[in-house]
Amino acid sequence: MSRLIAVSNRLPLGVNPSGGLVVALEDALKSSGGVWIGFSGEPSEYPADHLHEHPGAAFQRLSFDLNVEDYEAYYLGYSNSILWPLCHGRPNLMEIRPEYLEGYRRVSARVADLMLPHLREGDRIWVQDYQLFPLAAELRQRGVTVPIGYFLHIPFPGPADCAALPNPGELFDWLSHYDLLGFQAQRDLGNFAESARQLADLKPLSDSRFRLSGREVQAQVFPIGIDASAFIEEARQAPDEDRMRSLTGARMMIGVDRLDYSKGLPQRFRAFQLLLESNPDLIEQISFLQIAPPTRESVAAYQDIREETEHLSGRVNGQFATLNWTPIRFIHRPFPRNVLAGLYRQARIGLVTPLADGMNLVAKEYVAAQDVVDPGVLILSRFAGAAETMTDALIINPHDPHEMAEAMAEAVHMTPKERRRRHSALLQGVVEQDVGWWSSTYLAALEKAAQRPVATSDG
Ligand code: GDG
Repeated sequence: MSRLIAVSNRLPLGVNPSGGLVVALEDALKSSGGVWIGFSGEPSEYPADHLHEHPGAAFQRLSFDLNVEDYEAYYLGYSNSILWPLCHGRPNLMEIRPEYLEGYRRVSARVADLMLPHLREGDRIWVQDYQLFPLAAELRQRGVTVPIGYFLHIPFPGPADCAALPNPGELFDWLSHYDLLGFQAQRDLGNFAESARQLADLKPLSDSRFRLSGREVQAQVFPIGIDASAFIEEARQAPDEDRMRSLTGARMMIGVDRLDYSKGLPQRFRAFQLLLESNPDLIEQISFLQIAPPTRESVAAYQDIREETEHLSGRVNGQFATLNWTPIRFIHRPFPRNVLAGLYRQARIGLVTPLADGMNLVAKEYVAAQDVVDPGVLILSRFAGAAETMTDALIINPHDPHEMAEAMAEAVHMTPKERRRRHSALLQGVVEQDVGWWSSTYLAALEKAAQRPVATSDG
């Protein structure tokens, strides 16, 4: 088996493989003597000019350092103040600065330099996510010819949004150097093809094969999953249910999201407010637990979403709370996975209502955590990649608080039979297309894509 080299912004440095991506890649990394390369996590004053080895995992882990200037330009700047808002349909939140783009290019070039001595014939490289778009181009420029694949975890923007980038042509040139582009949803593959057709020179050769910037590239959809069997077990063994119930009340709705403007939290709070206004019988009968650990706190848009959501939840609580009931519990602290699993299982309704989302793994975790005899109901935004496959959820438009409030009321009153029917269909998909299925399907497709003859530039 050829050696797998995974590259991502962050190197997974925890002792336990807690993240789904680590679980997904661990087998392939272990069995092929593979390597995971990523950023060490903290900018440093004197970055080393070599990769650091981190022992203690079943595969080799190598990290690179970044200085403060590169970290700010590449990570906080181009990645999270330009690409993230753009890919989530919020070009108005972009902060375009030439030094961000320069820093972004510089980091991929640096990572390519640092990787080079570690690469050998027969390797395959799998680059993860929007922080490292230029990496294949940089590696190819240094003479690397092994298969290089790419997976985008977030949505791909359509032509109108792509045109708002400072460098749309360059984006498509970066992408053209990969053998296989993986997307979360058909929506993203469609946006990629249409944006590259309008803003670059893309020509479709088939549904999944394209000519772009003089090269041939394969592009396909691989919806990411979770480690379903582990999560089902985690939820079954979750802390004592009676204790959870006394903590959470009889009927609970749950939301679990990084505190991010793409996750639609203000809209969710407004819908809950409408639910209580139009269904006074639910007062003291239902509560809403929102867990939202903050991220990227030094980016201004994240400070704004924190203020907005704190203000809104405070307002709803002020309007409806009684002496022995608080409608919304809004918690900014992260919880251990097994506690989350238990809370999902306890919640009658799972709220996954992003305005834009690559996939959304919380939707899958919520389904996996349910008791199959008495399962809860998933309310899912049509703008999550998950909505393409999880069609038995209550699918809603998160911009419409009335529709969302009606779905909440429908979920509260849904019969056990209907809940079981929907849940068993959803669970089947979550189990069949789990994270192991995702990585093995992707890697098989990469092998195939890379076997094709390389096109010449005049073809
Ligand atoms: C990106 C894309 C795509 C959250 N709070 C806690 C906690 N979490 C865990 C959840 C879930 C993960 O974090 C979040 O994953 P999502 O998929 O919901 O969203 P993003 O972080 O935005 O991820 C997304 C994903 O990549 C994978 O491709 O699905 O669309 O945006 O697993 O459970 N985990 C713990 N405590 C918390 O408080 N332990």
